Amino acid sequence: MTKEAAPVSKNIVWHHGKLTDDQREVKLGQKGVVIWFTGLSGSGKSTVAREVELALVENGKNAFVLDGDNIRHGLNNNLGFSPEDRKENIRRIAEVAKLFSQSNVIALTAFISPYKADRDTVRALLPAGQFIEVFCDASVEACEARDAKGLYKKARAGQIPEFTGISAPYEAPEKPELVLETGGKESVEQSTMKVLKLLQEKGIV
Ligand code: ADX
Repeated sequence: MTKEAAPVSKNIVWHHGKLTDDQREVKLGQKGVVIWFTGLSGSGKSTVAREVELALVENGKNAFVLDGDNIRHGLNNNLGFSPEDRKENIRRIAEVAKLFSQSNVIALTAFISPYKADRDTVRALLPAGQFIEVFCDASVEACEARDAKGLYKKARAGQIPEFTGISAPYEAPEKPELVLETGGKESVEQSTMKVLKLLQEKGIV
């Protein structure tokens, strides 16, 4: 973690549990991991994450989606879309996803997470191999043509400031673990299968 994240509280002591990570994994029969979907609004992050979640849970695995729009209704309801607020949004989600992963849940996160530095901070927060970056590669044009939430229309009309892809940047990952062609080249089913295949290859399921 970065220095600025050092706790402001003094006199706090880390407390260890009675189980090792290995014991927990054997008893629960699954490994925890964070599958970090990133991409523009409307690029299919939540859609694919929900399909993967369904497939995993139907297969007896504990998987759970953390979704940007949803989390902004609760835990992060005091954050907007300035670069600072997006950074804090991702920092909190990273900590939550880490807790999920430590409890051996397969955490699927669906946040635009537009800044490379913020995503790299999440990667560094997690043990090696437990951060799987999945880039939902759909262009602004493709997302705008879909415009499922009608937000691109509003953003073009100047009604949404700092809208990613229109008036705020999106920095595509350089070396994601997986790229999904969610702009139209592949179907939701194909994207879902690619994620599940990767999880199998990595011995997670
Ligand atoms: S992030 O950039 O901080 O990672 P997050 O994933 O939590 O964003 O939230 C993005 C969602 O908020 C979008 O899918 C969209 O529904 C909504 N939204 C509202 N305003 C904006 C905006 N200015 N830029 C991007 N998304 C926005």
